[in-house]
Amino acid sequence: MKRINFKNSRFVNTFVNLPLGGIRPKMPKFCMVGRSNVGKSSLINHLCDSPKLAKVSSVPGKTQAINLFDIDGQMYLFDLPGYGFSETGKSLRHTWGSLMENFLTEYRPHVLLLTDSRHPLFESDLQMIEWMRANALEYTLIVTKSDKLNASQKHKKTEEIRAKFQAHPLFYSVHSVEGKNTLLQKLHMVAEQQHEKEPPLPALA
Ligand SMILES: Nc1nc2c(ncn2[C@@H]2O[C@H](COP(=O)(O)OP(=O)(O)OP(=O)(O)O)[C@@H](O)[C@H]2O)c(=O)[nH]1
Ligand SMILES: [Mg+2]
Repeated sequence: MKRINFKNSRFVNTFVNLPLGGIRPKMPKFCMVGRSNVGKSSLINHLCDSPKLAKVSSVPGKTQAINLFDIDGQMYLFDLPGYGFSETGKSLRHTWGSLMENFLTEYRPHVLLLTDSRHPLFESDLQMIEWMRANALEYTLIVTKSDKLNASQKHKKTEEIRAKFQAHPLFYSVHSVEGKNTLLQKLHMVAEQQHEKEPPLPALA
């Protein structure tokens, strides 16, 4: 697999139902998941050095369907609508939609689960993590808007995540380089693993 440099990204299509027509099944797949307004679309733009690639808004609910981006012809990145408008303990299906649930279980992308550094993890984030575990989906937990935290708040956040998930959070800010290189390396590593998992093409008769 060639090195992915994230400099040649393009919007491919918006989907409102499955199956996702016209996509290459063997491409490594990633998707952005998290509450509305957490910074999913902004992170895509920052990773790709392309400020207008995905639509960003200060009003929650900007991304409304599954948006697909092709990164260097080497991987797919899916931007999903945010979940968690309501925290009333309804099932994922109610609060977020069966389209997302079916998309995740059928296409099995590596999930980038974003949580806003200024808030504790919400019930909807915890439900999402439980649901991904139950469905054996791989994920990376990213703490966004890390420019809003000072050193001691970051320490506290790290402890919260360690205690709840035995995981080390990846802090990310679109206003600095914090997290970008670590995330790029991680994406590359996972893409290579997904690539190797694919069975080789059958030999031509
Ligand atoms: N300070 C700061 N603001 C950020 C950062 N990332 C995103 N934002 C702001 O957060 C707001 C929401 O960003 P989006 O990228 O649209 O969030 P989203 O998760 O895609 O939202 P939905 O599409 O509504 O689910 C915008 O006003 C962004 O400018 C960050 O790293 N730091
Ligand atoms: Mg969005």
